[in-house]
Amino acid sequence: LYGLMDTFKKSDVLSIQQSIVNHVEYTIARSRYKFDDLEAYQAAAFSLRDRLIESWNDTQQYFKDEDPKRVYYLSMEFLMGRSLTNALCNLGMNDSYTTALREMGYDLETLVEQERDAALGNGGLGRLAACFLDSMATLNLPAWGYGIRYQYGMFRQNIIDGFQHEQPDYWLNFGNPWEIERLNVAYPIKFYGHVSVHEEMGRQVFRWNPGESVTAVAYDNPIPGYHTNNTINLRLWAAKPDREFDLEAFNTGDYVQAVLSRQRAETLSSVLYPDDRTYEGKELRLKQQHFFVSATTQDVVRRWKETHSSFDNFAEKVAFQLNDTHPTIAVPELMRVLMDENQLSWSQAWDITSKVFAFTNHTVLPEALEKWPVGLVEKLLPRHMQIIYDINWRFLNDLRKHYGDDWSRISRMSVIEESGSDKFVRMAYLALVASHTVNGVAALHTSILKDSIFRDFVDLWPHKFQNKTNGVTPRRWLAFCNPALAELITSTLGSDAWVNNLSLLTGLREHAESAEFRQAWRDCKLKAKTRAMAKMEKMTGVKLRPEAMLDIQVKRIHEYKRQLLNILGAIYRYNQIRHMSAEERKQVVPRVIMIGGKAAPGYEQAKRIIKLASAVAEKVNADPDVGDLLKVVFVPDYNVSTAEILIPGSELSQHISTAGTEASGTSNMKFAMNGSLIIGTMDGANIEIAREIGEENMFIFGARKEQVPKLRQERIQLRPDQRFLDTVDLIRSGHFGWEDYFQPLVSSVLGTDYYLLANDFPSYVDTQERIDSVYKDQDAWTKMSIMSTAGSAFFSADRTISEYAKDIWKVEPCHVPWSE
Ligand code: DL6
Repeated sequence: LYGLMDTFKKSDVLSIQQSIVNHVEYTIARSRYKFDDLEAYQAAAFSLRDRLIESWNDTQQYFKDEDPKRVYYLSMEFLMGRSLTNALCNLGMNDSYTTALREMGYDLETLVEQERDAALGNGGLGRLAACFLDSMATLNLPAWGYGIRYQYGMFRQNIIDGFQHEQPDYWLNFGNPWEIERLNVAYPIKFYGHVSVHEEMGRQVFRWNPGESVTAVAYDNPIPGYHTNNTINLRLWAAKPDREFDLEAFNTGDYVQAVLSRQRAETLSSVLYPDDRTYEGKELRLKQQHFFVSATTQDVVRRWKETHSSFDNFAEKVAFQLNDTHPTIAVPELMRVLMDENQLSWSQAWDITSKVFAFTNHTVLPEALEKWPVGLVEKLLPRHMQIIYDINWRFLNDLRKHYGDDWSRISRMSVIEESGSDKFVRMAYLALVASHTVNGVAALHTSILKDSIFRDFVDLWPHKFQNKTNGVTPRRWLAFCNPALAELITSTLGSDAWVNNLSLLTGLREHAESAEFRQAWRDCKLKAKTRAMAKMEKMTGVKLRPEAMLDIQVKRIHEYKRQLLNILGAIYRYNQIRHMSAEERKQVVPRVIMIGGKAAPGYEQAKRIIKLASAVAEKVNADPDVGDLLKVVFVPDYNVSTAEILIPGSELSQHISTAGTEASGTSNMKFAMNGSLIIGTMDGANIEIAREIGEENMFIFGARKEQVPKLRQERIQLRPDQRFLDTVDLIRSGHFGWEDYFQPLVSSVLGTDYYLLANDFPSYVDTQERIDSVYKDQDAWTKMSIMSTAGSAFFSADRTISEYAKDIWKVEPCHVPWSE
């Protein structure tokens, strides 16, 4: 048998080489005798894509034949990162490709670096969507993702003199071998214009005469599951000029102007909005939302009609998940398509619509909640505005039946907000009214939603609300990014079955007492740390030593995430070291504090935080008195690929948002999975992480959510801890330079201090001290690290997606048989 396996492997290697060489010659049109790393990467990617297309075709055909209930995951963002390693490992072809390429003179690890990240997302929300796709494919669910094929993804962050500069991310420069352009899958998307009404056989018929139209063209991205033949689809839409719409312009006007205005259509899908903090009422953003949900709705309905003669059981066969409110225009769009294009009555269309949608909320921060001005919606999508008014009118009538003349409640709950002469569409309420289920993304977050922003709706429809704690894919975030640790886990547990059954990780607990196992664990962690530090050195030029504890905080820069608390902690530590005697210094645990993340381009306070981190780094790293006892680094351009190197190497990671502000967090799960200990507040999913891995294996500090409102009230009368005042004073006095520029940061924490840094600082630095003393006991530390990984099973996106499938979508797996 082994001989036979070897023969298979050899033939596999040969056929891979043949396919790569063919792609070099015929797809990229280079000489088969001479191609560089980029070309080798492209050819390898194309050869792998061929295999993905085979399983993609098998999957789609099988779904068509079996006709199971389908899920469509609608998201403005998919933060995919790189595809090569992920596809190779999911298909179980990493070894064959490594050998095939090595024999041809190429190193797979080097080629992997040629791939640009597909950064079609801002942060947590987009990366969650990407993890969910991996789990949906792995669990054999008949699911598709739908989104936008931005030409410019998340901006690239350059740090110049400590300041963030944004550079466009034209990630498609050298093409994208992973996508399949479907010029034949295209739909007209309408905007502006007016709606006319007429009677047809006793029925009111609405006709939308658009003022502008573009074409949405599909780009398919195959998403392979892990060790399954199922390959699902991520369909991304790109805007192209409408083929017929503006022919008239050519006949009547200036030919060159007409060509230029056609070209403008493409700008619709060209750029990802880089702000996940505030809702911005930009017309282009609403256009993007309508563009992708209209294309998606038309696509789903067209495919439905290919195999069904009526809409009778559409609602039993289709589930749409709205990833936050961004795709909520899909609600009036589906109503419009069903009523105006397929002649269903209002009640038939509403019956379907209200059964197919479910909605996930990802934030309670009021400034992030979408509210579109009625005037804008009316102008851009006149038919949709009519439908929204109708939905609201019926909803308000129902409320009157329930609540009589309780006008204040009725106006609080209305989909249309009226403040003075301004009117807005509250997108979350529209999503709530139309959805059969609404979920938060961690237990605390869901309970906050229910008690605060959605409280009235919970009174009315308690059955609609669920919690679905987020998860991350253990393939990308442990098995593939941390090969040494993954191998140790596999050999310890006796198989790699844990990769798609993460609950098996609990089996590691019993090994935590073995000194030999702990040593092996430490060896793996050291290997990953050395790699992470090498990467950091390369990116920043700061020399780092692996004896130091690697402490990482990576996420978008936001005041509520409190990178500033981390920096204040670093300053406090630095100041302590400066005043220590030689004897005391010997007791110090050397530390590398690494911060990384992007600030929204218009978010000045976040940009100041980046500059402060850089200024502190510059001062501390150059201080000979401090030496290797403390290094501070700000790693530029944090993205998915960098995360895959940093997270495995981290020993401590910081998740320190003010309690009640972080909906869930997902990097906390990735760090815990990789055996990094967490210093964190009782916020978001940290609470459930503490439940799963044990509070004793984490470092919890700070105010609890229940205390926050009172603390905020009292804050202004209380004098902060002296250590806090001294630390802030170092910034204010210009110790790090730029004191005028940093003044708004100083005022924010000495003034109202909305995020309670002054309050949490003492317990934060005390906890940091405790961390140092535990680190000195490497056995104790390693046990905690093992317990973190062993307890992280609950945070597999496979668990999350199984819950969505069972409790929300009611879909079953549809396992595609292996082809002969
Ligand atoms: O649910 C994914 C992710 C959470 O883990 C983060 O806690 C949360 O901040 C993030 N939310 C957003 C906000 N976007 N909107 N709207 O990205 O979602």
